[in-house]
Amino acid sequence: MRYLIPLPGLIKPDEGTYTLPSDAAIFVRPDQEEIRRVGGFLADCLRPATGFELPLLPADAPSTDGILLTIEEERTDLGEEGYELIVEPNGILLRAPYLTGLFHGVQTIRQLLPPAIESHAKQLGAWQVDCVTIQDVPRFGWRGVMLDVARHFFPVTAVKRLIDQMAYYKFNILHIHLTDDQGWRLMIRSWPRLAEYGGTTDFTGGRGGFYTQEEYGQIVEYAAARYIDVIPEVEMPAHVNSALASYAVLNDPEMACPLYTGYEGGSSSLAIHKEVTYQFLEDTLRELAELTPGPYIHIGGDEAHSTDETDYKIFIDRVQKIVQGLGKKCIGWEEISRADLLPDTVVQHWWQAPLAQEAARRGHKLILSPASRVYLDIKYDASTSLGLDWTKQYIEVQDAYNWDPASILGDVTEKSILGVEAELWTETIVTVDDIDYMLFPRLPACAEIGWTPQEKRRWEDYCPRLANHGQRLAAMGIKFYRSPQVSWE
Ligand code: NGO
Repeated sequence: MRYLIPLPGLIKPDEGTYTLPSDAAIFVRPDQEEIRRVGGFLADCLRPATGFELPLLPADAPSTDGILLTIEEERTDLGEEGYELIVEPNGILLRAPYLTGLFHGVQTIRQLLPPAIESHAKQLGAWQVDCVTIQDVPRFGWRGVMLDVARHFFPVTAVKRLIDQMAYYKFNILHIHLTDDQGWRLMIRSWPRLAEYGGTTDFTGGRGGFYTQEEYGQIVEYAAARYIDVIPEVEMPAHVNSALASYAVLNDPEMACPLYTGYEGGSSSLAIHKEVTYQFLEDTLRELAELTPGPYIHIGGDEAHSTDETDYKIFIDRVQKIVQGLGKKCIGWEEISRADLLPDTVVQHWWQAPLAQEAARRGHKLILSPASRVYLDIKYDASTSLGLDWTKQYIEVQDAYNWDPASILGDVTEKSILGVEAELWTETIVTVDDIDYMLFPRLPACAEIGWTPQEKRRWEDYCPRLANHGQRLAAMGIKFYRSPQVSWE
C-alpha cells in the first residue's frame, strides 16, 4: 500500500515489489557534490533503521541494485520542484530537472518504505516497496509554515527539528516571526539593546532569549540545505513594545515604556513622525537583508490599532521603499492593503477577507493563511488544553483538510495566489512537545492543500493515509494529537 502525503499528482501502480537489500547503494548522476548531498540526505534517513551501510556511488559504478538519483535537465515538464520516481523489482530510479525536485522525491522514497524506516534505532525490516511510477509537481510554489519565536523563544535546535518535519511534507518556506510586543529575538548589531534587553521577556514571564546573527545564519543554512527559504518578519508599526522598551528615543515623548508580557496585541505603535524611527528601521532591515538570501522580508503591518490611519499609510509607503532599496520585496499582513502598495508587495490573508480581496483586485499576489483553517495555534476542540479560541471556531483535522485555496476568498482565483502557509503563534506554546502537538496531525493537511491538485483530494482517501502517518510520526518521536476523526493504525 502507498501512504503518501502530500498525494502525488500521478500514481501508476505496477506489478511486483522491490526489496532494499543490505548491500544496496545510492547512486548519483552526475557525480557532483550538490547531488551527492541530496543522496547523502537520503542515506542518512535510511541508515539508522535499516542498519545498512548505503554507500554513495557514481551511477556507473559496478555494484548490486539500489536507488539511482539523476538530474535530467531536459525534463522541463517537471518544473522547478517536480520529480519522477520509478520503482521496479530491481531498483528505484528518481529523476528531476533540478535538485529541489530530487530532494522532494527523496521524501517520497522515505514514505514508500514501511513506517519503521523513520525509527532512530535499527529495525527488523524487510524494506519492501510496491512497484509504481509517480510523476509529481506541486500545485503552488509557496508552501509555508510560520513559527512565532517572539511570544515564546525557541532555540536553534527546536527550529531545526521543525525544518526537518517540514521537509518530510515538502514545505518550502519557513516564515519566522522574530519580533513582537513580548520579545525581540534577533541581535541587531547597530541597535544591540533590542535583543539584549527587549529579548529578556516572553509571554508567560519566562526569560525569553534571542538568536545571535551566527545562530540565525545556521537556521537559514540548515533550511537551505533542505530546499526551504527563510522569510524573516519584523513587526511594524504595531506589535513593537519590545523595541519601544529597549530604546527611549523611539518613543514620543522620549521615555522608554516598560517591557510587556500581556495578551493585548497591537496597542503599541512606532512614532511615525520621528526620523529616528526610519533610521532604526533602515539599520534593522539592512542587517536582516544581509542575513536573507531569499527575495522577501515580512514587515508585519497587522493590528495597528494605535496608529492613525493617515500615519499608517505614510509609514507603509516609506517602509516599502526602504525594503526595495535593499533589493528585497515586502510581504505584509492583509491590513497593508489599506495603504498604497508597490506592485510586487505580497499580501498575506489571515482574517479580514475584504482586505485581501481588495489587494488581489489591485493585482497583488496573496499568501493564504485563513485563521479558520491554518492557524494551528487554535484549539482542536473545546477540550484541547493548549491553544487559543478567538476565532470562535475550532480546527479539527478535517477542518484543516477540507478547503480549497481557489474558492476560500470568493472571486479571488488561483492566478492571484502564491500558495498557503500554516501559522503557529505561540502565546500558549512553550515547549517542543507543544509545537508537535499543535502541528500534528494538522500540518500534513496543509502540505497536501499546497501540493496536490484539488481534484485529487478527498477526505475519505486522505484519512487512511494520515492514519498510517501516525506510525511514522510516532517513529520520529512526535507526540501528536490522536484525533477521534482518524482510525489510527
Ligand atoms: C493574530 C495576531 C497575532 C496573534 C494571533 C493568534 C495576526 C496576523 N496577528 O494573527 O498577533 O498571535 O492572531 O492567533
